[in-house]
Amino acid sequence: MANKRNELGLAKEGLKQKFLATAHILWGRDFADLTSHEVYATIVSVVKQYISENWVKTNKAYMKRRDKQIYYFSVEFLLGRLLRSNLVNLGEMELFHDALEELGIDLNQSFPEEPDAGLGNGGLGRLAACFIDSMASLGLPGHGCSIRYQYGLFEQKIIKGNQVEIPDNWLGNGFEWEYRKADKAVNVKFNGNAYMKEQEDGSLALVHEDYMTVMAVPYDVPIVGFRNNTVNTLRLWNAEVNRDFSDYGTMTREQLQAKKEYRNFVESITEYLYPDDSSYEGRRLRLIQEYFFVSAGVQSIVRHYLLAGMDLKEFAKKVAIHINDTHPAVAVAELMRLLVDEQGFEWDDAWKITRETMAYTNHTIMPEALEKWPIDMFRPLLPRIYMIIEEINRRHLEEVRKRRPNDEQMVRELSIIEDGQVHMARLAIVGSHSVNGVAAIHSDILKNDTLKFFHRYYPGKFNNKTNGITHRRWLISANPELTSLIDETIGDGWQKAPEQLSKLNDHVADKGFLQELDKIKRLRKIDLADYIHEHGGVRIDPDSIFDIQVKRIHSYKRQIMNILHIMYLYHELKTNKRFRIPPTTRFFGGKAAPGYYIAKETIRLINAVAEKVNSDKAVNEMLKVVFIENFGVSIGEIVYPAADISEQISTASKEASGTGNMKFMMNGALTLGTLDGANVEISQAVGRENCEIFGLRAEEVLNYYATGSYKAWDEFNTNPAVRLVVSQLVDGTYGDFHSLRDYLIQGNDEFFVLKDFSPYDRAHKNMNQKYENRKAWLTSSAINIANSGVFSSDRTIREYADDIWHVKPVIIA
Ligand code: T68
Repeated sequence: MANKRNELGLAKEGLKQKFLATAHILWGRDFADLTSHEVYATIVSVVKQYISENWVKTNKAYMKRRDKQIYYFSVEFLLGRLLRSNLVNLGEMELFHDALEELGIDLNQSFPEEPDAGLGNGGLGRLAACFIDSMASLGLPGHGCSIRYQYGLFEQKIIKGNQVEIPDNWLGNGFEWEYRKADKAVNVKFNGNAYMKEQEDGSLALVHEDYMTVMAVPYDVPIVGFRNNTVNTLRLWNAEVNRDFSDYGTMTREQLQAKKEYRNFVESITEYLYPDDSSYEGRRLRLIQEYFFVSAGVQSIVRHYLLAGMDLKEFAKKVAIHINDTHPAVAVAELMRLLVDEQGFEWDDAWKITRETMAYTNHTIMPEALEKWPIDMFRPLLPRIYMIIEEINRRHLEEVRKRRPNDEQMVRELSIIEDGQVHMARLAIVGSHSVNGVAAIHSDILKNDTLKFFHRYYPGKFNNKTNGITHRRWLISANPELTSLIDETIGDGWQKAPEQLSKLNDHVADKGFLQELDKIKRLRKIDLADYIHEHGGVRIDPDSIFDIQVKRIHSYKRQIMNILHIMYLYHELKTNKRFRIPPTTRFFGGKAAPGYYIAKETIRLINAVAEKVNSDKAVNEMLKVVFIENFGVSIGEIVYPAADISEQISTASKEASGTGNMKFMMNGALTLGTLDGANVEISQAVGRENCEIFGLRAEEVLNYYATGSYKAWDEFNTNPAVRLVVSQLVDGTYGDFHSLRDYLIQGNDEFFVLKDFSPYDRAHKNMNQKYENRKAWLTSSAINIANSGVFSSDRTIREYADDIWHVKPVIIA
């Protein structure tokens, strides 16, 4: 013990010296004289000194051992901040904290200096970030590949109740974790003409001429594994003007103009992240972004592979490429191009390699999210890639006709090119050996409904991989007191093996444990209440029920149902003397896509209701409504641990999985939700007594869609509570919300808000009753934590590694 203390003391002294020296090197000033941002940057620089050695070691080991590598291609990685999570993973939090304290710096004050890397919209991008954390933490050779957007997802401001979008210039003060690798740049080609030309000997050769070249420069971010020496890489590609294009002197005016246009084009490629979740924007620039990072990524993989001296025939045994949703699906054609055009492979051999290399995850059944590019746009931009897709499709349909003679419906449904459009999901399915959904119910709907023709044709390709979240960020880092309590109760083995959280099941009736759990929840609620107040919000009672819905604002997620229910409660509190609820705070948070009118109106309604309810002294003790501005990863780290109730109320069948539901559960909130996405598995894991399930089932919803028998108007006429709140949208109680009333009534309530309204109200009543019994509530809360281990992304990634990628961990000594 004394020895260990000694060692720690030495380490601390050494670290302090590092801070002082690094301040001199970076800023030419004393550590004590730095601004708070400079202090932050200095800390990162020192952390990087801890990481870099293992980064080099990891890469060398992979190269030498020629282990199979995973490349996770995703147009989004919603990383959030990295300093705290890297310190947690390095296991050096305490050391850094203590050393800095002796230098007069509070480490916790430095965390917020880091900009959130908001390179994603929501669940899909955050999932990718959890996955690379898990791959590194499991010691798997897995890397991310994406775009270095200059502007991340917009910052949301609420001004007079409305969402206003501010550009997120997250790179403004530099991004301390990235390493520019100019020597690893590759060229990506757009436009021009591609065709086959007959050679003198009669053979055909490809010509691609008059194209435009964009230089892709990688910026690498180290991804630190949890206390295991593994450091993997997230490679973000930046578009830059090609170096060959620099001869100003001899240019004519036209050439200068062309050069200016070229520069503008190049600079626009990696400028913005598309701020839309779960829908498809058929804009040309998006396709350019997709091909840009995919081509750069696949080229650099092949180049690295050849550098390691490996045989391309073995490629699929050594490389797994994962296509996260359809956005990188063009990787199928790009790998074919590299193998056939540049490496001289025969088509059939290249095709076999490509299919064995690629795997695809689907994240939605919403038809409006499925990418389809008009040929008129696709072909001129990517002429050679289009040729390759045509050839893939020709051969594919030939096989379909052979295996399913006289089944033209099958041919139509399976064709990659249909009605003048390239269907990216179909390209991804045909070009992959595995297709998975992200929760059991979602994978079933894909098989039996959305992709049923493909499932019939390739039954063996389809599988499920229920999503997960990294318990390191969402529990260990976000909730240190809960982490300590769990450590004291069951030991700390769960940190490396989160399934061991189930050992807590033996303690869910311990009075002492539950009391501590209660205290910690209260601490987290105070943190959130303070955060809200410090950011200009109302004062909140930490002893009220914290009922929280945070996620992107979308009709299918039904924030409208939630706010209509609050309007109903408010009305009852005002008009019915005997009506009582336990003191409750209802929180909302989330961004609306800038062009999504109904989503923005929903935000406006939430804020209008909040203003009225919060300023009404008569109900204030019982009900408050809070809209949390600019919800994202870092604010989420304060929000999830503070919740009592997790609102997961999407229309059954619509939410592919959800991952917020898992973050809440892991921090002891009870789910109030529909049987949708991963809620189904959460409710099975905790038991129906420990959550509150309500509303239409997926089969019922799908049946209503099939028969067209749902009539919103009937709900309005027959349900007085529904009539009341829908009428209040237009009677001036909260302002003019004809928009939402028309959406619900004239639009026939596509997502069954009115149908599920009363079941939702009953679910709340049941929750409230349960909350009154402290012991029962805390036990349920503990049971939620105890059964959250399977929702760690470590479990998910292990399944991907075993079933899809066939990759084993590599120990970095
Ligand atoms: C989400 N999808 C699912 N999409 O909605 C959610 N889409 O149920 C699931 O848990 C999560 O993926 C992870 O699997 C998205 O978040 C997008 O953000 C998106 C972005 C651009 C284009 C389309």
